[in-house]
Amino acid sequence: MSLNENLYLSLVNPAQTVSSEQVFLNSPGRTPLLYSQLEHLTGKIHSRLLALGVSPGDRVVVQIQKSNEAVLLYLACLRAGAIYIPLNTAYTPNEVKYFLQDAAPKLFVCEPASYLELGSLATDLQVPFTKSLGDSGQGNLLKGIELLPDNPDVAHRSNDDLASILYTSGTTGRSKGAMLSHGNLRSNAQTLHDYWQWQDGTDVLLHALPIFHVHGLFVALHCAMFGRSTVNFIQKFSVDSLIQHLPHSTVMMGVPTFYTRLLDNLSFNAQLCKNMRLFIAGSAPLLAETHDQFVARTGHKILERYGMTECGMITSNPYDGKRIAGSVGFALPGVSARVADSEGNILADNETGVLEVKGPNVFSGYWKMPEKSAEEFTDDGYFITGDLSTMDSTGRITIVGRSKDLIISGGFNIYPKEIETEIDQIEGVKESAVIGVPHADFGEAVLAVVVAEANCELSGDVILESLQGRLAKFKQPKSIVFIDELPRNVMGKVQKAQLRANHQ
Ligand code: MLC
Ligand code: AMP
Repeated sequence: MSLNENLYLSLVNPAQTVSSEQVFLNSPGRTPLLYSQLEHLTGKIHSRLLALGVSPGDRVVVQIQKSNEAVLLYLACLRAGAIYIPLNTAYTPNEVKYFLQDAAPKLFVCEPASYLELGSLATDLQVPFTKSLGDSGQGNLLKGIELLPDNPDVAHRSNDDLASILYTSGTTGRSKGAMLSHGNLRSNAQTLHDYWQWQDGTDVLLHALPIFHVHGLFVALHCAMFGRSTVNFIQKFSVDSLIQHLPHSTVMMGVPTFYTRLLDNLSFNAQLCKNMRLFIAGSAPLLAETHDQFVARTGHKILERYGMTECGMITSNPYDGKRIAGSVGFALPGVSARVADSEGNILADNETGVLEVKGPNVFSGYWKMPEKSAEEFTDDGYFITGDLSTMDSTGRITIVGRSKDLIISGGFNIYPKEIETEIDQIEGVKESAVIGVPHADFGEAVLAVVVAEANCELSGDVILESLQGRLAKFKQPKSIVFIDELPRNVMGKVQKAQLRANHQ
């Protein structure tokens, strides 16, 4: 039989010698979870998954808070060969419904508090099993787990088999499930672990990101596990928790908002960072101003990298070489990147076009969307990222904008179309256009420009109220303006650039 390429074996690797005392997750208020416990604990959850009939290739959708148990469930799903699909915890039941319909999971796992509501939704959608994850409460997936045998097996998977599907919104307003394989995730983890010179067994990662996205789940946790690092595992980001844990950490990964909020706090200083080896930023552009202020305050140059759900990490500033503010560095080893115009012609150095990438990290396509997937790849197999960039003669890449209509707010992606569709359904709205405007805290914020029907009295409050329960809070407009008519070009297309210029 061919080699078992299940990512679980690279992450947990029972054959690797680890001190029985080496802590994996150090979650405030909890007994530390040790690396040596992972085989045993995931083995028990694996038994429970098998008892529920979860087989290799089955989808497991989860909408659960960040916890040690959530990580164990992720690892157990890999081990069982199931496809792990985490959802943003801010999604409303209305949004969750779409994902359950699309992914058709064998098992859905949610919070105890939403078990009744989401359980009945899932039952209506013919999801065979819904369980909750928590100490108590109905439908607890882990109830009586200690009595179950550890299942010693690790499902046989090849590099091309799917490990996870991460949903990313689309320009059409419909979310697309990016299919990520065991090979995609392993190659990216190995590359980052090496490129960022992970200090095996001694690095301590400060982890305050959510674990339903590439950044917190794959980049952060995989690097830590490849390096057998302890993870200071913060359930919910706050500046106070970072300040408390920084002196006991060596690496931190964060979205730019983490760094601007730290800098806004006057007690944040170089002394708190005395044990830190590396600060990494990504998921949204890091302003050069933030980079420079961080150097001035701490002496540390934040290392900016660039990636996306479909590819994991694509580029990084070098660990040893120059970390240049405003640039995302070089294509990672094994990743090929080029800049092309809208017709697909490869551009010369320093010209602006769309970044295209190819490599073992790049996903195979969108779940159940073969046509959409084909559109986003070139004939020679490069993925078209939709990010506008330049590349200089040394291969250094700078992201200068986006050709896709996307807002990135505090590291969360928001597609205007989805919000416009909801707003346009509100009584009294003739049409709307949603744009991103600069925001000191979130980088960009959602602004809705609305045209009301003639003789209709509409207010921003009415619109916001109508969106409650329909859209996750982070997608809802931070401000709403009313105008008489949307600016359009001769083809009738709404001129978003003009709206952005008018409403900065
Ligand atoms: C929270 N809120 C947001 C928001 N986060 N609004 C807009 N944008 C955001 N990002 C809103 C809430 O709905 C709420 O609204 C209010 O702000 C307070 O909520 P909170 O939960 O207390 O917010 P806070 O903890 O301060 O969260 C901010 C944050 C968080 C920056 C810590 O957004 C975050 O963790 N972002 C990281 C996202 C991430 O991991 N992205 C990686 C994607 S992977 P109200 O109205 O109720 O007050 C990717 C690839 C790559 O992009 O390259 O990495
Ligand atoms: P997501 O779809 O959530 O994975 O977000 C991916 C998008 O985030 C990319 O296509 C970029 O537009 C953006 N992004 C990620 N990292 C950076 C960065 N360092 N600088 C600028 N944009 C970034």
